Amino acid sequence: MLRSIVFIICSGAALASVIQDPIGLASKKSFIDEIYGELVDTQDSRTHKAHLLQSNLVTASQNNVFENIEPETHLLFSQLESQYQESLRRSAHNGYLRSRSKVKFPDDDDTSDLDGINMFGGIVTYAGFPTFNCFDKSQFDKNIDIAIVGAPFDTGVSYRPGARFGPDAIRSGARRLKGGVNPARGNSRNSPLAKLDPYRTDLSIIDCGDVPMTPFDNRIALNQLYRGERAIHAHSGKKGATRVITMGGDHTITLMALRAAYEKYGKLAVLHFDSHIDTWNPKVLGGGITDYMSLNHGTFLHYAAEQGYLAKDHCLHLGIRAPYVDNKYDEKHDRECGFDLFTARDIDSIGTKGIVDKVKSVVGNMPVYISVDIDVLDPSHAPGTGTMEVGGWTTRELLTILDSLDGLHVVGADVVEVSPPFDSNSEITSLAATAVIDSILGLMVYDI
Ligand SMILES: [Mn+2]
Repeated sequence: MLRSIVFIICSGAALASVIQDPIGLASKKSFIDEIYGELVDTQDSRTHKAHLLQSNLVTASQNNVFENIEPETHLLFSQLESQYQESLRRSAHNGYLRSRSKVKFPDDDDTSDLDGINMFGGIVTYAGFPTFNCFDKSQFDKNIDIAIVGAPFDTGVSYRPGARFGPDAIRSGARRLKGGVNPARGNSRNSPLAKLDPYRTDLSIIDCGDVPMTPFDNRIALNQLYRGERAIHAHSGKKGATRVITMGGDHTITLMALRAAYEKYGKLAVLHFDSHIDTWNPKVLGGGITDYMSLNHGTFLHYAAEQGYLAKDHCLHLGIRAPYVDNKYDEKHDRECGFDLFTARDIDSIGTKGIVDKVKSVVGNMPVYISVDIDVLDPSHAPGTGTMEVGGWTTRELLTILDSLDGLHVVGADVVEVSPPFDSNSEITSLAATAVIDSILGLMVYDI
C-alpha cells in the first residue's frame, strides 16, 4: 500500500513536495531512530532519505532500510554506498556532533550513584553477602544464620598443591550470584527449592572471610581453623544455631570443621562426595615415621571416626573410584569408620534418584554434614584439583543429587580441593564449587 502511494507521489507533479517531506518521512522514526533518538534521526538524515527517494535511486520498497517496512526487497547497497558514501558519513558525523553534548553528567562532586557494586568490580565476598569480623569476641552478639568461611590451606596434600587459593577463586566464581529464583534448583520443577531464593531472605548470611592459617606448621594452621570455626559457632542465628559452610583448602581442613560442628550439634551423619575414601589409616597412607605426617587429606576421616564425630553407619561416600591402597584392609577399615559407599558408576545403574533414596534412608533426620571434594567430578568438569581421577560425575549429576536432598537437616558443609593454579582460564572448577555452595545454601535456607 505504502509502496504504491510513494510511486504516485514520486512520479510527476507531486515531485516538489517529495523533496520537502516524502511520505511524511520527517515524522517517521525507524527502529534505530527509536533506540538512538536524535543521534540518528537528524535533519541531515531526513534530508538524505528525501534525496534518495526524489532521485528514484530508492523506491518505497527499498526505503524499508530506513523505515523497517516489508523487508522482502533486496537493496542495492553497494550502488547506494558508492554514490552516497560521503554524504552518509557526513550526515552521521554531523548528527553525532550535535547529539553528543546532550549527555547530562552529574555534578562533579556528586557521588550518590557510586555506592553500588557490579558483577566484576568491588571487594569480593561470596555472592556479595555482607561481611564482618566473625572471630572478634566483641561481635559475637551479631546474628549469623549461615556463615561462609575460607580455609586457605594446602600443606596436607599428597599430589598437586594450590588449594590455599581455593576460597579466593570460589568467591570470584560467585560474583554473578546476586539472587533470583532458579527454576532448575531442586530435583524437579515441582520441588519446593525451585521457588526458593536463598539470596533474598530475612536470614543473616555472612561471609566471614578466611581464617588465617599459617603455611609453615600444619598443627598450628589446623588449630587456627578450629578456633576460627568455634568462634563462628559462638554466634547464633535469628532462627537457631549458626550453620557453617567452609571453603577449602585441601580436605584435611574438614577434620576441624567437623570437630567444631560436632561440638555444636553432636554426632554427624556425613555425606562425603569424593573419588577417594579418605578414611585411610595413617599406617597405610602417609604416616609411620612421625605423628605429624599421619594427618593428611587422605586420613582425616579416619581421625574423625576415631574422635567420635561421626554417626556410625549413618555416613556415606558418594562417587568413589580411586583404588584402595591396601586391598585387603582399606574396605574393611572404611566400614569400621562407619561408612557405606556409592561408586561413581553406581549412578549408571540406579540413577540419581536411586542414590538420593538411599541417602535419605541412611541419614534420616539426623544432623547432616555435607563434605564435597571437588574431585568427585570428572576432570573434564573439574580439572583444577589436587588428585584428579577420571570417570567421575558431571557437575549436573552432582547438583541434581545435592538439590534432591531438600528436607535433610544440613547443619554444616564444605567444598574442598579446588586448586586454581590447575584450573582452566574459564574457572570451570571454581565455578563448579560455587554451584555446590549455591545448592547447599538452598538446602540450608529451606531447612531453616
Ligand atoms: Mn578428599
